[in-house]
Amino acid sequence: MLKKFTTLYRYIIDEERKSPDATGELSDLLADIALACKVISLEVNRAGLIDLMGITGNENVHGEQVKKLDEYAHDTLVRAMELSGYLCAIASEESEDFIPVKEKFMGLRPMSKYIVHFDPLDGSSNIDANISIGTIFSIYNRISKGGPGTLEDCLQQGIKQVAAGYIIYGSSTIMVYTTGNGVHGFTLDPTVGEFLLFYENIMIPKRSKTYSINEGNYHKWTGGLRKYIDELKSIDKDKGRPYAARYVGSLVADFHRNLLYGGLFMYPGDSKNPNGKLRLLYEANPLAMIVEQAGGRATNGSQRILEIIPLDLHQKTPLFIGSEEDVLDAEKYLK
Ligand code: AHM
Ligand code: MG
Repeated sequence: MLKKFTTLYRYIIDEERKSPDATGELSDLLADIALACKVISLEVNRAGLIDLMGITGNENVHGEQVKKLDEYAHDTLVRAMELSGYLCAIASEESEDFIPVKEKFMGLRPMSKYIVHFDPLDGSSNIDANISIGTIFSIYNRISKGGPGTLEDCLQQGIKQVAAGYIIYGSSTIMVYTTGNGVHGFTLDPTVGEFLLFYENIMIPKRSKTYSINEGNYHKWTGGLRKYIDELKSIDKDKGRPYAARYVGSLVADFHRNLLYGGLFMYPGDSKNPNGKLRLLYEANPLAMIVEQAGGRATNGSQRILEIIPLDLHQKTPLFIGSEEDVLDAEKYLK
């Protein structure tokens, strides 16, 4: 359903008000993430101009160090998140250790109860080709009582997420998020600088006609997965086959397309990388929460992503995510 002129902040606040014990803190935190991502969006749009502006190597015209965009996105998010005052710890794909939020920032608010995880710039190898990239985030309640957050706070199962979302910097900048009450999408209107609602309660089709996987790894896969992909490409009109293949190589872009139109995204383990490439905390968990909220499914081939117990901040996991019936089919072949 299209709703004109509903801003992201208005929508989040209205949603939060439906819950009797809401404090408004989650709304503010989401608004801070959206603000940081508007700043990142500007920089991503400018990236293509960098050569024209005479910036070479690692230095700009003023002789200052130019940060790589993924570092820039990480720094922007960390700064915005620390200052929000609602966080006790941050974990980022770009930082080896988690970042406990200093007490001086926590003091800005009476209680800093949240943890945020993010992949600041997913798909960043695509930047130079002007292909869509994005930021993925997820939010948890802290477990520890007071003071800076701990590793235990950061290593929670995905089912404990209170919110998750992503921002895509593409032909337009969009933000999709869930707080466990449906999945909603917003487009950044650059003329007014606001994210405006474009899609309320996104639902992924139960069955799709599209698969997304890096097929160059075919010979490293297990026999079961090879057989499944061969089946998807074989002709079977009753089952709607052959499926179409779509693979951008930017997880957020592949996931978003499949969320809207239906599809199955796979990043399996293989003989070289048994756990695949994608990170449980920064990529798989947030997208799994979103897809489940949209009526889809996410597993590692045999276990629900949201129930995996994380042991390490940068733990990787195979990922099968998207339209429910397609994920179930993939699981059958993987057995
Ligand atoms: P990144 O976080 O370093 O950008 O890596 C993750 C990206 C995903 O966006 C994408 O789905 C995947 O890597 C593509 O990997 P591959 O090139 O192996 O197919
Ligand atoms: Mg990534």
